[in-house]
Amino acid sequence: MDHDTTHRPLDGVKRLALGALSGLLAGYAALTVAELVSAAVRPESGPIIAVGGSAIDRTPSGVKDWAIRQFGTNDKLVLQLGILAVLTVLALVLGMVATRWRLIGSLGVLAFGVVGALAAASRPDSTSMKDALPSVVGALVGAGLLYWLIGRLGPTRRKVEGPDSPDVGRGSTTDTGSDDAHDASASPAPASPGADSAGWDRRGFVLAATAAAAASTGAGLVGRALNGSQGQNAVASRKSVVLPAPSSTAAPVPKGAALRIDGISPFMTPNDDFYRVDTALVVPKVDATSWRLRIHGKGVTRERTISFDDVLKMPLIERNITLTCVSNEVGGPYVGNARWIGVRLADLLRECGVKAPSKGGRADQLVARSVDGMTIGSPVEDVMDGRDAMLAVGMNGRPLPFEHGFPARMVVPGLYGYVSACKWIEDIELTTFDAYDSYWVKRDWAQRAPIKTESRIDTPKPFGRPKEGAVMVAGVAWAQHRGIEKVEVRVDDGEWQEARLAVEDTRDTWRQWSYAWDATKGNHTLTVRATDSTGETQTEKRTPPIPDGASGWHSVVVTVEA
Ligand SMILES: Nc1nc2c(c(=O)[nH]1)N[C@H]1C(S)=C(S)[C@@H](COP(=O)(O)O)O[C@H]1N2
Ligand SMILES: [Mo]
Repeated sequence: MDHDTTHRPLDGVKRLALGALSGLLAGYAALTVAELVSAAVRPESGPIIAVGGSAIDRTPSGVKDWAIRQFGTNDKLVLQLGILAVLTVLALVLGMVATRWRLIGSLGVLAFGVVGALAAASRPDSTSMKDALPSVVGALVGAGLLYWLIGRLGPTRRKVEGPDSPDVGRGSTTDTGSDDAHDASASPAPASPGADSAGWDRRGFVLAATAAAAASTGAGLVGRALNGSQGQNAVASRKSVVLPAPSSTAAPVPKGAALRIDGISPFMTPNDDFYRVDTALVVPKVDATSWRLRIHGKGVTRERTISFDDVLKMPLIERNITLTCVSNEVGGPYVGNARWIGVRLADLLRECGVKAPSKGGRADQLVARSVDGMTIGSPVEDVMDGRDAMLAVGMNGRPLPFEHGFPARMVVPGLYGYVSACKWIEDIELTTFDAYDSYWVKRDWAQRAPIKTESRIDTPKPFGRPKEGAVMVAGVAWAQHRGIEKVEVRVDDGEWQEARLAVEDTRDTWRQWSYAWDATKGNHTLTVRATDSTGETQTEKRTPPIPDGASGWHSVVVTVEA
């Protein structure tokens, strides 16, 4: 007999394999349908993003820190791939389970929909139950598809069992009767044990599986395209931004502020090389034409909501400011220097009637909220004490890149990013530190976090093999808003030697330094430390980034060759 039309029951292994395939197809359908629904309900709220996002929210700070260190800016890609891998395994397993307990397999798929829905609804930016819809609809489709596909496989082969076996109907190799009862199209179970007449619907299965795969791919592609087109408006709005000339320009970077040394961090960090740290699995694409920023809260006598055009019409300042992440390890890469253009925050706040606490203001905390639900709390006193705290719209002469907060973000000299640098900002609320803990503070980071004085050796690289003789040791040092006064270098356990400092740009920017080392053959440890303009020397004491920034001296081990 032609095997294509044979209706013999499937053997166990083949059945399991087809079950696993069905599980995979069901999972694929669930995800692609969810993507399509998310495009309709709200872009970028698909289940992987939701689960990934809430995983990020729930990850202990130590682990998050480790992930940032381990994978750098790829940390989120790694997380998404991890979620996908877990989902794949679960889909395969549920598919196999369904070959025995058809309903349980489908209920399992639904359960993952519930997890996705809960994750979506619990995200900080979740505004309504609508966010749960993609997961719910996706899971329903996936569960239904799995149920249907498994139905094509026909009943399991029954063992010949004694007439008085108590397990008939529920035995270890029999299908559950209730499942078949609901499936009119399934071949009825043979009445007599051992009968071969009921088999699997091979053609039906192949057709159903192919149709499901095609439909899922279609749904996914349409969802992708729809999600993408929402982003296109944002891209277009960014392209059409023309940054006005600032009314207060930054002085040109002084001659001698940027040293010409191989391997040193450039004084100005290009946008493409600027470090990026945030919790956003998908970079928010905000359309500047519909963007609004609301300023409200305690002590605000004139509440305001401003548009992007409003911002561009205000007097703009241009300043070089070095940003640093609190997660940066000693010697780490999460520090960068850029030329920012924006509105002076203190001006904006004063127009709204806000006073600094030292001037009788009632709010001591400014909570910035982003379109993705991030909350970042800064001391109102610092923002209004005369430093160049700004609502920035430009970075190195360009509108902010999407990764760095387009259309607007905060920049406050002297404070770590997590307490000052809110990207994709849409709301500023004046409140108190007593009344509100922001996102990171809820996760055990310090409420207030001025940047610690730090220095880094950029060259030679760790485990480098420079040639004997003149070796240029060089790097950067920062103590934003205090300024760097001195950098010293030590070779092994020798005396501290003063390094040559590049000319200071401003006290809000980092400072390059260099030290001409007469290197002798063998292994050496180079160590650097900086002293800020208050006269305080960077502490040797090593502390981890949490809760308020790493401290300690950076050192590099090299092998000098003949
Ligand atoms: N919306 C939002 N803004 C954010 C963050 C975030 O996770 N979400 N991270 C903050 C942190 S911890 C830092 S160090 C800076 C980094 O800014 P950058 O990515 O432009 O370098 O952004 C801050 N602003
Ligand atoms: Mo940060």
